[in-house]
Formats: sequence, C-alpha cells, structure tokens
Amino acid sequence: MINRDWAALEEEVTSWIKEAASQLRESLTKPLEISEKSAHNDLVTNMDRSIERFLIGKIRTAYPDDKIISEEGYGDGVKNKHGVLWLLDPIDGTLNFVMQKRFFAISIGIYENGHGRAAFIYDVMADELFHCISGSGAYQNTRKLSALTEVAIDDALIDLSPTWLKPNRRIHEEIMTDIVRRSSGTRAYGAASLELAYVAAGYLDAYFTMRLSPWDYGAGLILIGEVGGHYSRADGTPIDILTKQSVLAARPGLHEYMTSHICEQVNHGRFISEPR
Ligand code: 2AM
Ligand code: CA
Ligand code: CA
Ligand code: CA
Repeated sequence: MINRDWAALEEEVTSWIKEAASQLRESLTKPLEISEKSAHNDLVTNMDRSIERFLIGKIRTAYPDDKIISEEGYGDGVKNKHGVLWLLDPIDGTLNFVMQKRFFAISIGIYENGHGRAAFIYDVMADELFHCISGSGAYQNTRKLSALTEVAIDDALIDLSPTWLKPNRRIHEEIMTDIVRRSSGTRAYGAASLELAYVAAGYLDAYFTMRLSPWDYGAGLILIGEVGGHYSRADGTPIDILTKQSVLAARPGLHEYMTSHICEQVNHGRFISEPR
C-alpha cells in the first residue's frame, strides 16, 4: 500500500474543488464557448477544458507520480491500474450546465492498485459535497450517510438514463419497460456522478445506464461501496475501472434482483450490448 495521508488529501482536494466551483459559478455570468463532440447533444465548453486543466495542474504538482484519466484529454494514457489513479470529470452534466445552469458536478474518484480510496462529487450550484475516504464513512457535506438497507422493487425509485429510448440503444426496450412497470417510480437527472451519489445517500434506490466512462462512475462507485451498496455491469459481471461499460448500482438485494432479472430476459432472447 502507498503511504499517504488521506485525511490531508481530502482537505486539499476539497479546497481545489471549491476553487474550481467558484470559477464555474463565475463563468455562468458570461457567454460560454460551446462546441459539439460526437452529436448535437454531446457538448463541451471552454469551462470543461479549463476546469480539467486547473484540477490536473493541482494533482500533478501535489502528486507527480499519480496517473489521471479524465474526459477532455489532458490526462495520461493509462493502460493499467498500478499505483494511484485519479478518475476526473471536470463537469459532469455538461448539458445541464449549458441548458439549466444547475445540476452539474465536479467528480473525482481516487483508486490505489484498482481499489477505491477516496471520492468527491460536488454539486456546484447546490453547494453539496458527497465525499468519502474508504473505511471512514461517506458524507453529504458534514452529514454522515447511513448504511443502505434492502428495498423491494415495487417500493423502489429507480434512475434510468433515457438512452434506452434512443435509436442506438444497447438494451432491448422490453427489459427497461419491465423495470419501469415494476418500480415505484423512475427518474433521470442527467449527471451520472450525482445520480450515483443519490443512490449512496438513499435518495434513489438504483441507478442504471448502458454506457458510462471511468470519469463518470469512478467516484460514485466508491461512495456506494462505502455505504454497502452493490454495483456491477448490467449482467452482474464486475466493472473494470479502465473502460466504458454499463453500470447498475443499487441497494443490496435490489441490485441482485435487477441483474438476475436482466440475465433471465437475455436468456429468453432479449439483447444487451456493452460499449466497445
Ligand atoms: P457528461 O455531462 O460529463 O458528458 C448524461 O446522461 C450523463 O451521461 C452525464 O453524466 C454525461 O456526462 C454522461 N455521458 C456519458 N457519455 C455521454 C455521451 N456520449 N454524451 C452525453 N453524455 C454522456
Ligand atoms: Ca461530456
Ligand atoms: Ca460525465
Ligand atoms: Ca464531463
């Protein structure tokens, strides 16, 4: 194990995030430079890039041996999980940032040899930081989050990314409509890191999406693990933190119910497909 003062790191990273957040709030008073990436609703702004550069500068100065995977391309070409790896999303929920000017987050997950060590998800406009150092409990600002208990699907509030309705969906729509019908209700907030933090906080009982990148789920999965939640890919197989994949995270019991239900439907000929 690497010898590191995780409590000092938590304080330091929190101060970087708060500084980045004030730059983000300030930017909302001025015109944004917006460009399209893969599609008209896949956006990047000058602020995604500038916050990523700002945070990476801080990380590289303080922890020069660590490696970084980040969305906008200023990180490292990381091929393995050795050492300390930061999974960084400077703005998670860019479409919300642009269109709603709220409900977006800075997300940072830190792994050591593939094991989650620290997580930070900061809802910039709500001033709400979900954070943990593994083994020391998870917090929403200063409030300690409770361990997650079980819930039956008919009482569950489930967050489903609506990409399953899009033409290039990765899952047979009957698998999803079945979940919608069985659950107590569904939600979709458009910022994966916050949606995962809400599962950790017990505001949502499950979150399921067919395609997320390491910087989207890196911090959220550490938080969920810290409060006893379960997570995997759609078919129940483990998540590999270096790749894009489906993510199903939920309260214990509900997670197993949903993955086995999905596998059962796949066995009956309905498809799911992992991103490549
Ligand atoms: P982003 O805002 O950082 O791009 C929106 O449904 C959620 O999914 C957001 O957390 C968004 O992160 C993430 N996401 C992952 N891949 C995406 C893509 N190709 N286009 C838009 N959002 C994506
Ligand atoms: Ca993006
Ligand atoms: Ca993201
Ligand atoms: Ca992003």
